[in-house]
Amino acid sequence: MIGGGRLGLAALGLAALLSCHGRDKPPGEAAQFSGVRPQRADDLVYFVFVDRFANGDPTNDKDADPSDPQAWHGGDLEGVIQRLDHLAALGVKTLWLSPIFLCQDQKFYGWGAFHGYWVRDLRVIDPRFGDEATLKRLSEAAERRGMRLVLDVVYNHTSFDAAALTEHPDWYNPALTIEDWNDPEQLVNRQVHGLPDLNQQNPEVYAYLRDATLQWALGFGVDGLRIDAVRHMPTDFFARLHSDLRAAAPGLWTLGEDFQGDPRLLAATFAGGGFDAMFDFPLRYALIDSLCRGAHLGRLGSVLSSDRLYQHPEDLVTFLDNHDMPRVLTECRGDQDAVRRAWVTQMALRGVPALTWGAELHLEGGEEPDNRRDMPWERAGDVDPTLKALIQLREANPWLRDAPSQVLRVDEAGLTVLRVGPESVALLELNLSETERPSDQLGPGPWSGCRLRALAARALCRLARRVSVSDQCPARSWRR
Ligand SMILES: [Ca+2]
Ligand SMILES: [Ca+2]
Repeated sequence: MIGGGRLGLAALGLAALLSCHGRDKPPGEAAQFSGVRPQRADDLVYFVFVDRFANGDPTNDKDADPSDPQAWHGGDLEGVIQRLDHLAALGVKTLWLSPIFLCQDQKFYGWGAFHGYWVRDLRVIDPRFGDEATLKRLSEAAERRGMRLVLDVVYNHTSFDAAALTEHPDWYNPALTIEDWNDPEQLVNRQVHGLPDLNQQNPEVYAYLRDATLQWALGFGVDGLRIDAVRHMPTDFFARLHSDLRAAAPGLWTLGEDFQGDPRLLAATFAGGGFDAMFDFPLRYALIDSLCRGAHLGRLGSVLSSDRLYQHPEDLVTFLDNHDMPRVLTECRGDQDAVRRAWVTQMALRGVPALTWGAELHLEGGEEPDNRRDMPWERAGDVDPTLKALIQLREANPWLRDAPSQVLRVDEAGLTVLRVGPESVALLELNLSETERPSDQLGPGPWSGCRLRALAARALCRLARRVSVSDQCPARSWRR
């Protein structure tokens, strides 16, 4: 698929990776930082949307109906266990599961709860997904493959049918809907889409959320949490929760979902809430705008310049889509090469790259629920070789996660970013124009006299439509 003769019409991307003296350090030793480091997840994070991933146990399907996009489709923990080898072969190091807890049983005004984010009880596994024994087997099976297991926890709200609504009505904020999305008080204390909003300042609510979390963290080998809807809860709550979790379960990694395009606000929540990692929504918006929608590449350069706002930009989890937005291939109007350029950019930048289920098979999907399609296992052999090569490139160069990004040049259709690691440098050159551009030449620096690392060069050259650093990136490696 790569390097076809007709590809070079509208855009080209080039990344050249250079290596200086010495060999790469093993993962985890790529960079030295002073002070206490937060827990770190490993490249690559992979998001499994459990109901749509793999049905390993038809006996728990209940009223599943795969022909109805708003119904449960039967996916479960057993199915994830059965497909772990696919994920291991892809290079997945951190496995993030959508919520597996007891959740809303019936549709609510036509909307199905198969996503798991309408939780009835955070202390119980939904029988459609499996049971505690299955979770333990999954945890052990993932560990044997060197994968960390991350559970998705929902602290902001409960389902519409939660027992707590009648048993503990005082656990909830008043039933008011958010009307002004720019009002921080409303964002935190009012209902999102009518979902019953928990009051995390209530001591009983706090204890419920904390203890349920520790139950999974301590008893099931869970390595981390993906925390839903962070922008709808007080930052103080997270500071307190992190303090308690770190005392009781040292090593537990937390990844916050702050659906937030403003890096200043994201950075404030990241630091103030004490999260180990946050999703990089600003970068996601910029990547899609620039690489799928033709926006000025300054969008991307601007986001990278905002890295100075974060204490640890390298801990941001980067992504191109998720279950709440159209899939990247759909955003790119079905252009797989545009998706590949987005992958190159994501993998060449700082942070921990995350993939959404089916990305490796170019799974499409528009607005909800179309973006929550079943994993297309019938095409399991069609994993995109470009993506595979990029993942291997990241594995071989763990410093790419940490190295600072220096934007050397940016204009409407071109972006050059320099990454300088302890022993290596990488240069990402994006050229989305129709004409060849002169390559940016690196001036004197610690990389002087570097030679091209052959493996990395091959992997990246295959991604290029045209090579502008000809002596470093042999043309035939991508033209064939
Ligand atoms: Ca099932
Ligand atoms: Ca709230």
